[in-house]
Amino acid sequence: MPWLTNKDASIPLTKDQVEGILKRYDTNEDGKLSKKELKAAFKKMGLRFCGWKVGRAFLHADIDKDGYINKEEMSELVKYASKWGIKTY
Ligand SMILES: [Ca+2]
Ligand SMILES: [Ca+2]
Repeated sequence: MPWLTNKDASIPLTKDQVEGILKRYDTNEDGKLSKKELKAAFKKMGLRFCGWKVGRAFLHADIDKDGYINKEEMSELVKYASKWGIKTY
């Protein structure tokens, strides 16, 4: 799994790939990402300050403020996370 060692994010991922990775961390399979699930995903992607970034990501991407990232909000999340070196094209 190349992205696990891709700490400098020099290999761009497609949005679909990033969404695919994130979906894998929906551990309770409710179709939404909780803060806990997102934090685990960010950690695995090699991001630093995961807790802080999860907070920022939720502020930005959790549009209906229910505390979960649903399918529709996922693309906002991916767009926002690209600032932290999760490169998408
Ligand atoms: Ca979930
Ligand atoms: Ca939401």
